[in-house]
Amino acid sequence: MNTQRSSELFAKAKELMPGGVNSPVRAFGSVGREPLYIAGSHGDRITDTDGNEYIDYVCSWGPDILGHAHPAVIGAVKRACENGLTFGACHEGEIVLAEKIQAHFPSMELIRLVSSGTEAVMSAVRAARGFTGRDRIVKFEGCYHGHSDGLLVKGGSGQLTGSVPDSAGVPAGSTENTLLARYNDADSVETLFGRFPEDIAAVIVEPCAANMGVVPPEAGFLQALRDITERYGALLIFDEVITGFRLSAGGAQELYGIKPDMTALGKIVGGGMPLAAYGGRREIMEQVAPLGAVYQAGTLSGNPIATAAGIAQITEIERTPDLYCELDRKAAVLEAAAVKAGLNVNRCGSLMTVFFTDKRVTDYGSALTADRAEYARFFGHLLDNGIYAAPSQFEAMFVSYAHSDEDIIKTAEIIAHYRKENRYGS
Ligand code: KE4
Repeated sequence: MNTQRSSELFAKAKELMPGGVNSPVRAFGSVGREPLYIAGSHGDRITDTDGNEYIDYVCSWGPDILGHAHPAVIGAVKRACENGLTFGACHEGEIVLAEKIQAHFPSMELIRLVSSGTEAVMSAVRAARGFTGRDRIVKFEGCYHGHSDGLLVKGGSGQLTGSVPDSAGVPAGSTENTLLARYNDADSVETLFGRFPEDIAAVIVEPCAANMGVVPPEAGFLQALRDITERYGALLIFDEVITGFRLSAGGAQELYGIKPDMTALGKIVGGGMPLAAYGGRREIMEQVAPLGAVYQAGTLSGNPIATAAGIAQITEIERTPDLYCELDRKAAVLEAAAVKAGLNVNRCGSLMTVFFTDKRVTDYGSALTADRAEYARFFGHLLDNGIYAAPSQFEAMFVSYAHSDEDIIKTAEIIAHYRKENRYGS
């Protein structure tokens, strides 16, 4: 496959940006290849600058649940652009989007729109601390909640990919109040509350982890977090930046029937534009300025273009009654092919990861047993056959509504023909 133009662009990019990229995981560092430069996208396909076309399972890390360049979203953005890109003032689109979010996430009684998942989670944690008057938070090893200082502790996603679980440049003071628990181990949370019964403001969790690869919650785990936080007067924050509108129209909290005190949304909610949101119980969110003393602000928060994209995408989701069963059906075909090939797979709806380890992956420790070199070979096998998957063992494959049955079957056949060099896996 000729990727000459991508290679030339990458050489130029490395002169201008750290590692030549604007987000570390895009650098393909852990899969031993140079990144591809994408020139265009439509449906389930992306095309690189050398004209090579791929079936895409990154889907921009989740936002493109309906596929790339959905006409309804593109049309809404084009129409919004005609009136100007940003006002820095109130506009009706903020209300329409907030109403749509609340219709699907009733636990979000008050909502604030922001510009990234990082900003949404960081702000939710600040509001939790402001509301409870407590400083400590609990996060789980391997979960990733964006790159705000206090959460860059044993993080997943690009932190795991690049082996920087605890980032440089973060002063000890920023993380001394961040306590670590083990995913799918409620006792590890109980222990922390036993040590700090009145100091923990919140437990923040990816209700289905997807940043150490996909690690679904074991039965009872989320309910246990709900019970423990209620017992100790702490808040439960669901980071649904990936799972929101992905696992169901009401995210993981609808799928699993657990009501968090606060939720962070991103990716799908913005329709592919820089938009995210946080929100929760009214009395918590009433602490947020200008109502309360928890300050949070943003020049482009809820801007008219991003809200137009989010409204259009959610409207299309609402108009697609078979969306989630179709996503599940398509992803199940890929899972079956991987299992048939003797591969070790975790799947939750349209999120899936093939792990190269013989252990069942239920937490950070078991995820770390995965063989990254083998994953790199698997990635190369897929890419050389026209399948674009996450360039990291510790990410998810995302299936969209635009993935045709033909492309799903083609992908399944390519997965099924992968021959591991190391003979392990279920
Ligand atoms: P952003 O700041 O990247 O919009 O969102 C941060 C974030 C927060 N919470 C969860 C559960 C997330 O998965 C993310 C970001 N996800 C990664 C992919 N695993 C974004 C890709 C990247 O970092 O380039």
